[in-house]
Amino acid sequence: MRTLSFFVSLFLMVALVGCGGSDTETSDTATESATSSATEAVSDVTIEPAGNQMKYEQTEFTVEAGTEVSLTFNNTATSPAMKHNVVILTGTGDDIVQRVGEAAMQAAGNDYVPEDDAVLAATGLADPGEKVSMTFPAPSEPGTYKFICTFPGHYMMMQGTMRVVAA
Ligand SMILES: [Cu+2]
Repeated sequence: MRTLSFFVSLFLMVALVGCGGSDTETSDTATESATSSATEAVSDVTIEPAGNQMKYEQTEFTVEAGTEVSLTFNNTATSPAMKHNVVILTGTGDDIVQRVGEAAMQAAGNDYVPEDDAVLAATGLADPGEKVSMTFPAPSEPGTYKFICTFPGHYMMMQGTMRVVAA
């Protein structure tokens, strides 16, 4: 009787472990396929706005440390007020986001890109219907870096994340 219950509980344990294992696997696969475009390292990046909203459609991309990155911002907006750019910062801190975003308002003469050490790379300003591109070396330090639109009033809403992974 004792032996039987041992085997029964052993069987139950195996069944439970097997079940749990396949559950985990299924959810991992689902997560991977949902985010594969953002987590796979690329050297060509295209970003668009989310229609006429003050938002990027693509809020995440991944590059390899130290590689040359080509980034195109395709301003598909149609509203004349929706001028945008992509300014990559040297980190993710709210302090630098705010400092660069605020300083940008005084930098009309430089397409609203302020002179600031926290600016890693910046595209020109794209009018609605316009496409702007830049190339820049990805940071050698793996980590996360924020990108923002510095057109006045946009930076608080219009943000995304560049992930840098080891080459
Ligand atoms: Cu913008």
